[in-house]
Amino acid sequence: MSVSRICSFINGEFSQPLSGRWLENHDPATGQVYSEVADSNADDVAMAVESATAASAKWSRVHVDERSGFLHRMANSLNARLDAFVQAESRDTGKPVWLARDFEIPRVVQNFRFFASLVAGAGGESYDSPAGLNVTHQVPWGVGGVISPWNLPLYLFSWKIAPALATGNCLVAKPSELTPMTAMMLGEVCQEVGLPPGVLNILQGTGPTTGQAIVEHPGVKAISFTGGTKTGATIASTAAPLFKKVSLELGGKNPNLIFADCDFHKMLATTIRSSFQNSGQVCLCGSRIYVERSIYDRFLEAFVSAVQQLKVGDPKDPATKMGPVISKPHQEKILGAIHQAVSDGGTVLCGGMPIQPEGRCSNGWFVSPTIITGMNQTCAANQDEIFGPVVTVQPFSTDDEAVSLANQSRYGLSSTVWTSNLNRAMNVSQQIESGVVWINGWLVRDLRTPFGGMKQSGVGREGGWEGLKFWTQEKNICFCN
Ligand code: TXE
Repeated sequence: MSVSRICSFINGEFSQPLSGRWLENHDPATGQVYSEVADSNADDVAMAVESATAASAKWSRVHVDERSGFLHRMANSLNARLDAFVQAESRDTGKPVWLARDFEIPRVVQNFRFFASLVAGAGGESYDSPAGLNVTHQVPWGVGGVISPWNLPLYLFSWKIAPALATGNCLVAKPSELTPMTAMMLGEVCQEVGLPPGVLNILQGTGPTTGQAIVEHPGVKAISFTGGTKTGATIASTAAPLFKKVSLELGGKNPNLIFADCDFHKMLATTIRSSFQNSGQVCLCGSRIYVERSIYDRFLEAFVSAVQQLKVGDPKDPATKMGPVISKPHQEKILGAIHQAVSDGGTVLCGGMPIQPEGRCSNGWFVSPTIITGMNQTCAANQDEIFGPVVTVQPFSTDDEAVSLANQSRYGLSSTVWTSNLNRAMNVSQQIESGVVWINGWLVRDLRTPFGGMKQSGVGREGGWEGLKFWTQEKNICFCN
């Protein structure tokens, strides 16, 4: 069977890897190879950086309205091909079609529109005094690097690309080698809207080879990364001695604090989503659930019963709530974490095993949604990011205990607090060590807000003005009197 080949997009053209090497690309729902992806190397990266450097001389001087216009046209082109992007993203990741259609691909369109509008209205600072007039000039870096993960492929890829292009930078951008398809299709969008060659270069390939080459290249001045904390540390250690600006959106082990006075039905419906959406492969999932003792048994009974009803299966089936996980090694990592939790004294109330759905997905990489109780705070299941459909649940008695449990983590990305008590919501959310706190909700996103983590969940913020500011450096110009 000849499979389609997913090429890199360099200097406005699709190109094969100089090494001639290709990687297999799988459909996680079937476990089958369905395409090949270019295995780019440092020479491909050098070609892309050369193209981006040549393009940036002009692109950085194009009026902001013209750059904004290109981003709006990219959004229109994506929107016109929404279903093609939805089907491609679902096939590459295994996520249910409805999740890509109703949430993720529309957010890609929104990412481009949001930054197209924001940058058009961006101003600068100026300070007047008897000594003179000071004007702050936001200077684009020139050529930036983007490296993104496999869990929300085009959603996160575009979240980085849009502000970079909006501020006059050119990019060498690499998607995960596990989910290359929609990134390649974004290259087609660039061609359709006539984005000048070299403004956006999309490099397919592995992290240690292609990704590392992007981070190392002296022509790349700023790096925006989303992925695992371990990889983030590798990137930071490479970039530091090269004095490159780095934005790191990393892993999380997010607490979900449920107080007895919450709106129980809203909390339960949302907690099912915050635990298992995208098979738990969202850095913002609430994988540590802490419940006030007086409703602990009621919660467990309702939560287990609801989770056991979740349909796990074919991403194409509209009734499917949860598809497979991204890869065989990741499935094995998740199952290993569950076995470790049981060895550490945990009790699996539901799930805990691989699933083989009937039909075309019988060889897919599925893990049943899993709820584990009886774990102490220091065990791996409560400390390490499993990044799959696995949550731990334990009780607490007081507000102080809830905050203490929430903060006993090396991560600090997001947290959720369920309570109808305003004072408690304010006190608890101010004490929790996380970059994002949702009160009585989850994954409610306003793109104007700063987004990012504390501790080992990352460095820097994306979104809103922070998203633009990362991609420029300030120059102060003083007109002396
Ligand atoms: O991500 P990696 P992986 C977490 C999650 C997951 C773990 C590892 O716990 O199990 O990270 O997942 C590129 N230089 N998250 O291995 O390795 C790589 O090619 C430059 C949370 O899939 O971080 C890919 O494009 N680049 C996260 C990107 O980094 C390198 C979402 C992410 O891959 C590189 C995904 C290197 N040395 C995983 N090594 C979130 N916060 O949402 C790899 N890459």
